Amino acid sequence: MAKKPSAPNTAKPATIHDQKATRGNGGELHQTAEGDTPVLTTAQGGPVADDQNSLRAGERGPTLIEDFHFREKIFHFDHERIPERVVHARGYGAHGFFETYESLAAYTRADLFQRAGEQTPAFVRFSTVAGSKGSFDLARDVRGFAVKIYTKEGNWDLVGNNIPVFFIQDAIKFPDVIHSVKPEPDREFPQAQSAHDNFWDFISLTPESMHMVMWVMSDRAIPRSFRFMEGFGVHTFRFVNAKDESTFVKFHWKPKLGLQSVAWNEAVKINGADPDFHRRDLWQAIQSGNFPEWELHVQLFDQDFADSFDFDILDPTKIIPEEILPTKAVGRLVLDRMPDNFFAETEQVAFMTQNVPPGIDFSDDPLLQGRNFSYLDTQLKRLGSPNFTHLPINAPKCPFQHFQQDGHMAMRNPVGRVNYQPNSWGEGPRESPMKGFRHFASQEQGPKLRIRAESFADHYSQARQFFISQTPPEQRHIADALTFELSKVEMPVIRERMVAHLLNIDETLGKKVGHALGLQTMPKPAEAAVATRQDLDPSPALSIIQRGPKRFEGRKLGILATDGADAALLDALTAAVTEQKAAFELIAPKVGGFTASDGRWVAAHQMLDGGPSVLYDAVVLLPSADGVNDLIDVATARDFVADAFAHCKFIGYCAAALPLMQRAGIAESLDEGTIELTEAASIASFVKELGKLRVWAREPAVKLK
Ligand code: HDD
Repeated sequence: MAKKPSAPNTAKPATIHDQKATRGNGGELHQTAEGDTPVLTTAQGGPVADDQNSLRAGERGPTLIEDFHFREKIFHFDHERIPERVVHARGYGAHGFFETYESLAAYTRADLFQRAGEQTPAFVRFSTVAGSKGSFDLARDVRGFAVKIYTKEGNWDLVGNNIPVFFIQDAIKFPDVIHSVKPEPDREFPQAQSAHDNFWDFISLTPESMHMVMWVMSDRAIPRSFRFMEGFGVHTFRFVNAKDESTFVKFHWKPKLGLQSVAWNEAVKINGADPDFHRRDLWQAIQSGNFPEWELHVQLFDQDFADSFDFDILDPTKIIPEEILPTKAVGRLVLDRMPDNFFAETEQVAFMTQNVPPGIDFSDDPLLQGRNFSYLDTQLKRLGSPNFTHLPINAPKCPFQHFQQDGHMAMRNPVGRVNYQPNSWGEGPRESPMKGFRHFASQEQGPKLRIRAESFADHYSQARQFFISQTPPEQRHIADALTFELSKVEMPVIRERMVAHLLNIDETLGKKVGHALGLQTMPKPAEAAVATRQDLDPSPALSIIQRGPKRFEGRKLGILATDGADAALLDALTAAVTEQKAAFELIAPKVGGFTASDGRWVAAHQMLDGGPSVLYDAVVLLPSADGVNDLIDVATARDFVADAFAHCKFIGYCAAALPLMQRAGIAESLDEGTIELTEAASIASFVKELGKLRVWAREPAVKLK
């Protein structure tokens, strides 16, 4: 006799707001519509009675093809993925606004720069370049800094990076540089890493990339947070005013909270402890109301300046040092809202360099010209329809009207009879020579040829300038990064070729890396275009350490506590950190929490294994005399302390922590950055000290890499 079919589970829905119910129903979370709960439907809107069991012939029989709900559900799931971006696949975005400081009408007729105080909605997507969508956040890599500003005259996309120069001078080389850095095609590794033969083979054969290589091997390529990095439009653009006069412009985003990076040894560990470190950081900052902010700066110059400058302003491997041409703040960008849905917004957002409003125009930079072709193609490939502008994240927020129609997924088609112009129905939009985009009428002439201008020939001077502008710790990091990367290169000839370039950039750097790699003999300096090399003055603006923050604001303190932790110190610490607009996390042996010295139960944010010190900008060790005994034999507790010290972090500690510090091997090396916390009254000055972020004086002793 056939058994009675089982009924769908009708247990009351368990929600996070109703934890007792969750525990009460034996872990089964089957949910049915009752009261105000909306009824689950198919994509066609049909109400669904049972979403737990497919339709079967008999209790243990095959699934029936007429189960249209099952078929639709699986069909849709099977098609959830779209191609990831060919570069910048891993990214994270947020909404916000751009606020104009003052009218720039003298330079540009772009509507967004006309009125002081005006706010224009914006969306920003940060990204790494080489890794796939699921790779880790702290790869050594360039970071994308793509900004879409929804102006009243259409979308302006400033699709920049956190590095102001690029690897190549001509867009025709883009597939090559990207192929070389991506996983090698026969083995599909390494993922999200430039430390392999193909990348360094290409780079060492491409002297124009030397300036960019210096940046990518510097701490700029391992930022502490998206919030603490600069952004650059890279190319020279044009502002064009109402009189059709052009001024060259370079765009810079400067973070209000200052620049900050992690050390390579931290990056490696963070990638294991929290591969989403940068995402989580942005999410937490915005969700807690600490909205990240950048100022938009511009460098404005005319043709005379361009002609007098040592390098070609069309060459994207060159900067104009701020000491030669100071930047001017013209507005601010504030990110204050996370997307409602990652896919709908961050994944589907389509940035395109060719999206410029009237008043902003291109220069003849051959990299920019090539990009203007590329971005439209890639959106069609990724998003699957020429109607990707119909997606809310890509649609302009100003009125728009045109006669483009049909195509896959057309959601807005022209209404009525007219879908062309001119027409005699007296309907529909017409072009406007006055209001519309007018390309700057630059004079262009010359024979058609494939050639690299002589003015693009010097590849070493600015690479050297970048290197000599760094502080000693930053210079050491560059040498260490080059040594590490080249140590992963299997072919000695590639290592040698790279060292030959480095000798041209800075002899000490080249020799240091050559020796660290164990080269038997030092190669001769590379010959490529050395004749043009100049000795440029250092540009202090290029150093992160010299431009660091003065306060702990926006940073995070990790407090390692146990049962019996000093309640007065704890309260003073958390109050002082909050006062500085910084965050803290409590790390304890158990995530549930600990009992402080006053008997209070304090919930922890992390258990010790989940909260290594690499996740924090500074740490405090606050165990009790009893509690410390449970830590000294625990490897993660010793690593917590030893890593914080090795990473040159400030360490606050109470006397009870000394046995742990002893076991971690730092008790004999206490310095200005290891500060004993004795009384609550001293805490505010301790937290102020944290604004220095790192104890650089410790660096030679710990050899931070
Ligand atoms: Fe690019 C994406 C930045 C050169 C072709 N690029 C992309 C993104 C950023 C940049 C931030 C991610 C946008 C997003 O978040 O969706 N790219 C740059 C910078 C460059 C540069 C600063 C040099 C100054 N790019 C460049 C060249 C080409 C491309 C020379 C091709 C000729 N870039 C693309 C692309 C991507 C892209 C293939 C992949 C996904 C996308 O466009 O939307 O079209």
